[in-house]
Amino acid sequence: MKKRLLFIKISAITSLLLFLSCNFSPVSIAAVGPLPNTHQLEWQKLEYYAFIHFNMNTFTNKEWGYGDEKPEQFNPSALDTRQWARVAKESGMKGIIITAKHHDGFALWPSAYTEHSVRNSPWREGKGDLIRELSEACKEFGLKFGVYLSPWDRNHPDYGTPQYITYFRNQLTELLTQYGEVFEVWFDGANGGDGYYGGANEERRVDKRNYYDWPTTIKLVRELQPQAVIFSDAGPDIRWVGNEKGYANETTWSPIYRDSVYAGMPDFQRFAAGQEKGTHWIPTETDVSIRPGWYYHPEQDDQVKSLEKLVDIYYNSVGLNSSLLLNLPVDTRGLVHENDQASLRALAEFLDKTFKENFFLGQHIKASTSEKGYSESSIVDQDLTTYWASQSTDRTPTVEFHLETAVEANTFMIQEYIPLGQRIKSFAVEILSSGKWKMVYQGSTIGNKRLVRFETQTVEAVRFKVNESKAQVVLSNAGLYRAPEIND
Ligand code: FUL
Repeated sequence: MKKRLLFIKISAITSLLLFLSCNFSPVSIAAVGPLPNTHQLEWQKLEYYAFIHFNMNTFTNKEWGYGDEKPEQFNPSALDTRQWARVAKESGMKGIIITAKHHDGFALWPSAYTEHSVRNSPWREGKGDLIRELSEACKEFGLKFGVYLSPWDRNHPDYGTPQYITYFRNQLTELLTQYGEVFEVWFDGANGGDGYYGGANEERRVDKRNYYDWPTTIKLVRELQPQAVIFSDAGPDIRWVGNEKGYANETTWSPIYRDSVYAGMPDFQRFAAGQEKGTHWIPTETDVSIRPGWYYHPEQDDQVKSLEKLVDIYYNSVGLNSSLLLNLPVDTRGLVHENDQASLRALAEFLDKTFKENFFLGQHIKASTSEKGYSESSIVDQDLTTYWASQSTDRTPTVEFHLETAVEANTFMIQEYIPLGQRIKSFAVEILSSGKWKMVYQGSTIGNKRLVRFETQTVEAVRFKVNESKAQVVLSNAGLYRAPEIND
């Protein structure tokens, strides 16, 4: 009798388990292409990193050197790349991209292919290698390291001929083989024009599309640093946001349609917003300087961007499906200036205070529909690898976040699960405050991340409504925060 009972119990448990597994095993969600590759996904997680413009122009007080400068002019008095890395790290940045060679052609490393480098400068008695020092400092501080190598070279006598392309690739090879892992390679679109060119002092225009034979150079980067993402106007991996002001488009699709890729494409504006039906996944990067100039100019010491401006830039880049590449013009000492440090610190404190507490954690969340096996709780587990999906037929779901105790808040964050593609075309955010729902924001695309600011108010619940989507909606994360007031 006992045996029989045990058998009944076991078979009941087995059928229950079978029932549960049949009902809750997640169905797989169909991807909506184009999709990011693993290197783009890794890059997308960085969100905020530094550009450093430091080179010959720092000492000639220029933005674009003509190419006739003398290596002796490069002479920082107290250069300390560890200070750069420490400042970047303490500012919450995840990496540094350095202008290894700008348009004037001066190389910050002792390149074997030119005399126009730090080797012939008084700095460290010609024995210095700034790229080595910086790459080591980045390693020490746990930062990614990236290089900017200007395709245009106003110093080189061969610029405009096929020989220069060999020189350019030789230099690129040095940078990509001698300094460890590189996370991003940055190719500037400005190229061709007048210059010194070994004493020719003339104008040299190039056919930007064909002269550089970009496919071969891209292949070289892939061979030497397969994990590195390559930036230029339309990619191949990361695209330009289309301005140098720090503002991404309100509508930003990571997919774009493109039929060619080269630095200096004349029609880059068509890439700014991306295209809903784009064929290639090429997310934007927002590059902007913390001062008016990319390079250091003492007369701009009091024009460092304020906290308010930097916060605005952050919300309009990281918060608009882009990344923020914030430039620090290192000064003639070879240090990040005190004023720049102060603004960076203020931004870091602001971001820490804002995002330290997500009011959604542990709260009740309810979606209008859920695909079988996908729980709303994945939206607030702070884990980018888990996600929730609406039912396959539901392209306009709503998700409500109810707070047990009302809070004062002013910032909403939402992320799509981009490994399955970018889907949302338009959305609205509503707030329940004093028992009344009101709409606080209407927007278009989301992608990797959307940050929405609204007036500080008591929030009892938030309703996130998708008004239009390319397919069922897949969300990875959401947050509700209280940003501090800005008093500067
Ligand atoms: C531009 C360059 O011409 C500027 O000097 C700067 O390097 C900026 C990031 O890109 O195209």
